[in-house]
Amino acid sequence: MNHEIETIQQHLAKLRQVIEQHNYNYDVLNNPSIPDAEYDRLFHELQQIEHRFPQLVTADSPTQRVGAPPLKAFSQITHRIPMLSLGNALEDAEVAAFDRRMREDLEVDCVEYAVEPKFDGLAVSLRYENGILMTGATRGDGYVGEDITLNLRTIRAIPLRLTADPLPAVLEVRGEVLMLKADFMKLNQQQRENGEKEFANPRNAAAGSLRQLNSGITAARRLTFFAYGIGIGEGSTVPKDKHNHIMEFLAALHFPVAPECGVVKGLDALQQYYHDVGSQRDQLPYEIDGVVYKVNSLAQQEKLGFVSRAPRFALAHKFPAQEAVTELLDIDVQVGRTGALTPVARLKPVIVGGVTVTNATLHNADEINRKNIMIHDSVVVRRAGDVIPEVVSVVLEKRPSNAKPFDMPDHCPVCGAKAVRLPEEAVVRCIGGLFCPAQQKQAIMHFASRRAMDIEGLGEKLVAQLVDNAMIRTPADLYKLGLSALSGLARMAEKSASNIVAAIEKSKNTTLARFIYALGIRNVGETTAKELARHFGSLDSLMCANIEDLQQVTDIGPVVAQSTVDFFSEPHNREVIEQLRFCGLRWIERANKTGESAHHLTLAGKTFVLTGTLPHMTREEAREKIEKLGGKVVGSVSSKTDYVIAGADPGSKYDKAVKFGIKILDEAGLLQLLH
Ligand code: 9MJ
Repeated sequence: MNHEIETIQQHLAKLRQVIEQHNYNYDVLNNPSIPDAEYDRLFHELQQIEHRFPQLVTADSPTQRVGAPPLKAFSQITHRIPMLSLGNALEDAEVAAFDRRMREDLEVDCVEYAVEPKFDGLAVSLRYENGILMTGATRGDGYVGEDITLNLRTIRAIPLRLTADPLPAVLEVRGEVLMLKADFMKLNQQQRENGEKEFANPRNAAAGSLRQLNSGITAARRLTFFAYGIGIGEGSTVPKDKHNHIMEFLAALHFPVAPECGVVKGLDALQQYYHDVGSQRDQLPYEIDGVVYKVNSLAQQEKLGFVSRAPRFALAHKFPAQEAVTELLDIDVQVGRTGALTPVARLKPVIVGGVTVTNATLHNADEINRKNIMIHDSVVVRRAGDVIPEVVSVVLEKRPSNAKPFDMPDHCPVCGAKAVRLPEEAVVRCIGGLFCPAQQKQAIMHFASRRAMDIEGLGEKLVAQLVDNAMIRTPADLYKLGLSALSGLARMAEKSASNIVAAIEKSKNTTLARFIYALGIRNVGETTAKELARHFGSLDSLMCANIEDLQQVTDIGPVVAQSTVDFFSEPHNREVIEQLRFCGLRWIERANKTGESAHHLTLAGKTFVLTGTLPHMTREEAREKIEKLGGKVVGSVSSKTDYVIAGADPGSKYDKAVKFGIKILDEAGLLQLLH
């Protein structure tokens, strides 16, 4: 072989190994070890070399994770060792019966079990030959699945090449492909912004993303993988004794293995595991629908064998159903924080996954029409994790003769303002804005909520009372409430009133991220608020940012950028922010350029130039005021100047500011900034 080509080949192999190690750190360990920009640089280098030497591209190159030309159809793959399903249990008694069967058949007093979460995703089998991922298939009917190799290659948590010495000659890794809850939320937000259909749950999103003939679509979705066992395993290093050793072996080969996996002994420990995992369920990053128990010893597994299509040695202990059927009593219309009118189903109380549900969202009028839902219908209600329950579908066979269609109102049921639907939106909105009491209440509730300003004790009923009695209209009004005003309210004890006053006072000490989130800017959730605070460091820089500046922030696209700019250009919002600052809300700001921390130094990192004569203060007084808040006053205008303060008869500095596009303020503007 040509010497030069050989050198390039070695370089490529090294580069691929380094990139895959970073993929592993990022996707499996959740512990990125280099900045994204450095990763992009390595990836780009690999792409460029492969572009120059296409004959050196290998199937296991990280560049091959971006998808391949679309297929006409999936071909079939036969599973030499079938991918069986699991027997199910819902009741404790069924688990006790399972453990008894195991003890009796194995003739032991106590059985050791491997315990695992039961992922709610799609089962797949990955076949590695001499360490290279050759094929990947869906479970299909358990015997024959579909060849989705190209799609599975795009999932960065799945190794394309194994590193071990010696390598197993053949290794079939079995596990579940899924979409993390956070990625699911992001995907649906994207689908919403692009006017595309949202997915009902992470499982559907994962299925829809994986069964694509165009692997480019799979590559654009964030999927992950968790291993739970092996099919064929040929090689001296493949454990032959216990299931948990197989899992450790897979983790050492860089396959993701759920941290909740473990080994326990006896029935009580199984039940304990079920309850422990169940109580963590809503906090886990992925959806699970139960736990799985497997007899840990492989020799014992073999002895127990199979019944019909399921192993006798394993059991899925499912969490209670998260869906139930009940009657839709009526449909109310709620007005949200942004004026969106949301139809809400009033239901005959029903237990869904252990919780009584009486209300569920119907999303919007289109969804009601699409699902063909009428008042008095029997409907299927779903509760997923900690999100608001939703009406999924209607049981048409049970439709009563008095079923009544629902009409979306054309006026706001709270303030009576017109309700309109913008052409690009699915929702109808009340145009009453912050003059609509419903929107006022929601905005204040959001402002006071735990993850925002965290004002303890300021619940829905109290906010409603305060707004209805015209005691508050905006979040800033909260800080003007005194003890006497509060204790004068009906059903308000002196002690509760003083607790609330203290909670309001306490909330004044906050963080910039919380404050931004509390403002309730449309499309700016907690994570985005944190990103904005981190990026801009101070409220003033955020308020001055334009669409382009905002799009520099991680994960911020045109829609969020636009709603942020719209929010800050609304005079009413600026006024409320000004009042909040005046009332003494404070947080630590980071100087944009110097990185120095400051308390109250709202102008830290900002550079000012003064020119002309100000009407009510000398330039020296203006300088003092700016410097007191951490700002810097310099003599000449450059592209680094943030503000030029111009009085009467300004000099050439004014013209220069216009040329550089620098913000020019008069004395009133400066005073507003100083406040
Ligand atoms: C899931 N779905 O999480 C198995 N599974 O084992 C786990 N499924 C399984 N194990 C043998 N954790 C057949 C299926």
